Amino acid sequence: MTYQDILDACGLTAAETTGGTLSVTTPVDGSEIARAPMHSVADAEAAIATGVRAFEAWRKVPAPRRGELVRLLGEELRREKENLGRLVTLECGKIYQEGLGEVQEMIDICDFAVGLSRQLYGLTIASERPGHSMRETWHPIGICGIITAFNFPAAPWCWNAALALVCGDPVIAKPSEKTPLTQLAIQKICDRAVAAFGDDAPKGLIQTLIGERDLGEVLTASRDVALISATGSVPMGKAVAADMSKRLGKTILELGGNNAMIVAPSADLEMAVRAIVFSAVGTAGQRCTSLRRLIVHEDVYDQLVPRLAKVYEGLAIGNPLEAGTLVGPLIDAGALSAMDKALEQARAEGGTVHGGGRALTDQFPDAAYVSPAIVEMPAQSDVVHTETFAPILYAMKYSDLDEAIALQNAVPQGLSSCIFSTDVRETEYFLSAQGSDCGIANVNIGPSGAEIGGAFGGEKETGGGRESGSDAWRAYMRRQTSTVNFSRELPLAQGISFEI
Ligand code: UN1
Repeated sequence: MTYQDILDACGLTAAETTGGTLSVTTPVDGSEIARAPMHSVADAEAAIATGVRAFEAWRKVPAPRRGELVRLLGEELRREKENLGRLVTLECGKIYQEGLGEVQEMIDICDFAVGLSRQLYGLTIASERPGHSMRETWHPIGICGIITAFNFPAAPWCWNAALALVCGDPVIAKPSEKTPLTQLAIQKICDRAVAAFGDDAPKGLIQTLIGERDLGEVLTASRDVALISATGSVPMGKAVAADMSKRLGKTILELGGNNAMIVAPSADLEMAVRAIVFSAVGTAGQRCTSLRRLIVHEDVYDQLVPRLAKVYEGLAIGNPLEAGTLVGPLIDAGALSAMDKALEQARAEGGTVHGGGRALTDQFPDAAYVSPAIVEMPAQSDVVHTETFAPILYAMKYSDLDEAIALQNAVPQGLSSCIFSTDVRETEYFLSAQGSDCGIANVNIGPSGAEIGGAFGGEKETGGGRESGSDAWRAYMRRQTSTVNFSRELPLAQGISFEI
């Protein structure tokens, strides 16, 4: 299949791929695959105005009926899984299996949201006053702006959009300018689902804005955008949070991770090796959940780390569209130099680097392929506290579990974490209040590859937001508390006497 075939299979038109000024390159070989038209600030303002009208109509549609739209979206996605998965691979460079996985996450969250559309439960609450009842109801909140990152150009949009849509909210997407085509293809899939749904889906219910940061700033500035859900870097999240706080708007922030695995003496090392390699080199180390720190008990360190270094030497680095490849390219030259700089700093801080460096330069001179690196560190120094979006795994030794947990928690980020141990005392301690401080804490599983059923997100500089499963839907709605007096008296709360 040529690159053009991949774009065509997703229904992208010549106007969308040749008519604009945004140069889109594929990390597969660094070549330009499209020139996408960019939206202007005026377009973004118009999208918000259309979204406001869409909200007025959509909030009146019963939630289970809104779920039907998301069911249709899930059906379209099932049909388009291979096409969209391939486009994800072409545009962001993750291997095709992971491109497919991303579309599967979209399908899974659609299924979840369909069920949820009949379960947006509120509460009834006992009133302290006779002849009174209290209840809590969840109502749609308004337009939800969804800002997403290059490394996951598909799934995070859908975690947000599927929930927002059943909750009664229109959505406006602002994908990374590095990966606009996937979002354009998703928009087409949505348009088909909306057409199949019928007239009660208002115009502008699902919209996409292609462009740079200024478009995101239109969304964060507008009081008509009730919620911004943003996935990306910590600086991006801080900028969004600062803008939103000016108008006290709501945010869901899913930012950086610096995820660790503790490998205890009782660990099943066979399992640990597979988990480590997938989570450290999957998506070429460019997941927010990628494994970046390995904290290994001194008794098993010499069995594990040399073995990993050997596995790393044999990893199939190559074209992510080809079957058998396990490690695709980094997104661009900027990512490459960030990796080089981090390895240089690690060496200066006493690290011993295995692997690293550019790969496949003859075959792909304009792309950013690298050999994944394992870096043995004498201590958790500055570089280890930093998230570098590349396949660098820092390995460190520990001797007691409290020390390992302290190391794991000592970084500014708090997304994902895990322990490999077959000792239930250790694993439960790791999951306890004294254990991992992250939003995700796993046992005998790597830190990446979360299922959609759980709430996804993390603490500290990760931003505190939760998306996807569990009760994350509540962030897309407003809570209304109602007290109803069905008596013929007017008793005041707290027993206050007030006679007029
Ligand atoms: C991200 O990298 O922004 O848990 C999201 C995972 C995926 C999502 C990653 N389900 O690795």
